[in-house]
Amino acid sequence: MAMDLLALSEFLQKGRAKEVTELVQQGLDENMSAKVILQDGLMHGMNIIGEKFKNNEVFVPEVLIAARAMNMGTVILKPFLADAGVQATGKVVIGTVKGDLHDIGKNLVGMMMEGKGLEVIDLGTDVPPQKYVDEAIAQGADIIACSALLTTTMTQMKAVVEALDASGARDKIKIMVGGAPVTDSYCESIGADFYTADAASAANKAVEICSVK
Ligand code: B1M
Repeated sequence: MAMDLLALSEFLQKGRAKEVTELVQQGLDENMSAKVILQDGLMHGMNIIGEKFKNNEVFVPEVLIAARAMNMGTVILKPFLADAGVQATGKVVIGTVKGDLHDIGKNLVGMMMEGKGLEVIDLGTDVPPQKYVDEAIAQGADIIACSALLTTTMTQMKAVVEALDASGARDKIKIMVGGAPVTDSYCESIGADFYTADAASAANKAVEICSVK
């Protein structure tokens, strides 16, 4: 029987990591597209959890185990999310901004960028503004990529722009921003370079930036 995407979504919502990883693997074994498994299985489940979280039907511990299962599922998908298209060269320093612990979107963005051939240095979550800048300069990165999921932490992106301005390396490094509360107009208002709405667009944009350097 073909892998059941609804069952995958439901196991994800329950944080059942073992079943999630098994179903993801089963889907891949059956030649199901990695993008379909991600969108219609894993992200479908995470969106439902998000709604329930907002409505106080589930709480932080349940969301945490669902997030762990999601991260385990996406790690299996990683090699299959790689695009057969353009292979770029370039370096990206990525992280979730200070005060913010959400890492699933950031991990996906990083994976998709790696899938395009870019070197990705992942600073993790809760990254202070100066750390992005220091690492990017030390590593000779082309791009600083900032993810934020909270309206209260997205303001840290402005501090990253200011820290890069102050470093003197602003003309060498582009700043990309994204995450659910971030918008194009917010990106513009803080003086960041590029906003993209999802991981695939972020990877495409990063390739574009690196190919014109
Ligand atoms: Co949090 N949380 N959370 N949470 N959490 C949200 C974000 C929230 C919307 C839930 C809700 O109320 N509906 C809400 C934010 C409200 C707001 O600010 N407007 C919220 C809140 C309030 C909180 C806490 C404050 C709750 C509390 O403690 N009372 C707390 C804050 C902790 C902190 O960070 N300091 C908190 C904690 C947590 C957990 C730790 C339990 C867990 C995170 C675990 C983890 O990440 N390892 C968690 C989760 C999982 C969520 C939800 C349910 C799911 C987020 C997610 O991973 N989505 C979320 C509700 C929701 O989003 N519906 C919620 C899947 C992921 C693939 O999507 O990250 O948006 P996303 O990434 C997308 C795009 O945004 C984009 O690409 C991805 C898709 O391709 N993208 C980029 C992301 N980064 C990008 C960067 C780019 C470009 C695109 O360029 C650089």
